[in-house]
Amino acid sequence: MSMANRLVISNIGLLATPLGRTAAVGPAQGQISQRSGAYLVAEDGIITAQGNGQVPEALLQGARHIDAGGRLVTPGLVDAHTHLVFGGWREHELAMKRRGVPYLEILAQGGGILSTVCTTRQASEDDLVQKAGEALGEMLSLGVTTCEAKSGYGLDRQTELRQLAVIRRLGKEQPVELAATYLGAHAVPEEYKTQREDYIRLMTEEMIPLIAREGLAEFCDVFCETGVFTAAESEEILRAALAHGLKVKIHTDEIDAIGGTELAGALPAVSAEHLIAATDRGIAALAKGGTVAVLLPATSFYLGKPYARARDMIAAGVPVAVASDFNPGSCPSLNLQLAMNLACWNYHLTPEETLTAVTLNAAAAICRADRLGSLEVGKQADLVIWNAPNLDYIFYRFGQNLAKTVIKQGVVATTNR
Ligand code: IZC
Ligand code: ZN
Repeated sequence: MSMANRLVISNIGLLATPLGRTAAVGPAQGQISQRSGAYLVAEDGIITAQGNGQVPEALLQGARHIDAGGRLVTPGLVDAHTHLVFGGWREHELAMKRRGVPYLEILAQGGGILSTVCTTRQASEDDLVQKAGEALGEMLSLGVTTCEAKSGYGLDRQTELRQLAVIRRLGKEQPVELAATYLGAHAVPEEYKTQREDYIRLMTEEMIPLIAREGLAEFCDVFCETGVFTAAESEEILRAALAHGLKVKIHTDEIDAIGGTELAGALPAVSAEHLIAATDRGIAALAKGGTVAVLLPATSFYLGKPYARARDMIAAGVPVAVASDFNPGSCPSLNLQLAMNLACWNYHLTPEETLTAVTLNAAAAICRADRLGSLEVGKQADLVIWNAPNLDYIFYRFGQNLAKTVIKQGVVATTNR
């Protein structure tokens, strides 16, 4: 056995992790493994052994050894929903938002997403790599080891492809693993305002086939919402994506319930996102389809909206994930730890359910639960050593980064204080 790439983490105060290779559903979402006094061993980035108490001498020889000092260790966090790549910000809309102008009203006036489309079209690939790379560095220091990233601020051929190229480059140039999503259906661009069918045709006949053929994205997503894309349009776009071998996601019920959630369950989509306004029928459809509900509590906070019905979803057998929704409009925060706090207090999830929501179930939302999202033999050694003695502590404190050491594929990627 080669020892060159062996990592041993000893003296783990509490090793807290969900278990399994698929999403945890219903009561299982809260039934995580919690072991005191544990150690973990990884070879070439894969977990090969774990145990309790003293680490056997033979395992330590030639290994990189980290003493966790009695701290909490969890799987690396998976942020399953971000709009990572964009030019500019939208602080000029703050005063309007504070006056109570609704999100969809700002968009209808040509602001919102369309404002970020202007600034993203003007940004070069290098500008975007620089900016999104800095965001990923911050996410990593907060414990995020895998991140989904959407396009959707180009809405024209060249800028959508530029965003996807940025995601591909960053996936190679920095430690956080990225999952790319084509979100051409984020809004109808100004130049197609009076010919929306033509924009839909551009996506279904040109962009989706090209992106699938070139392997530029794994997923296709649609913003199904009043004044954006209808459920029928969303279905047309997502069926084209499925026909070309992309997996599908859908932004639905963020503001109004217009049928996107029922569509998600029927396709079925891998995940349905937001779900603030989800109805009983929508929730039942997700359970039937095995679709992961990706809930975005920091967006509810920032838009002053209700919090999604996470407890009802878990009770109905829908696997729940929690993500940041990092974007320049409805959630200009990339702090997944903050989203975890909000999930605990506003969705009334337990710390155990919330941990599953940002690890195993988040990995399932991007089709990586076979490899990521839990700490057990055979899975990738992506983990966080926390400045915390137990799991409750990271939900009890809030507003500061509690991650101490972040390990990606068996390598220390970041160390904080
Ligand atoms: O830029 O406003 N909801 N898309 C759907 C967003 C929020 C991002 C944005
Ligand atoms: Zn989103």
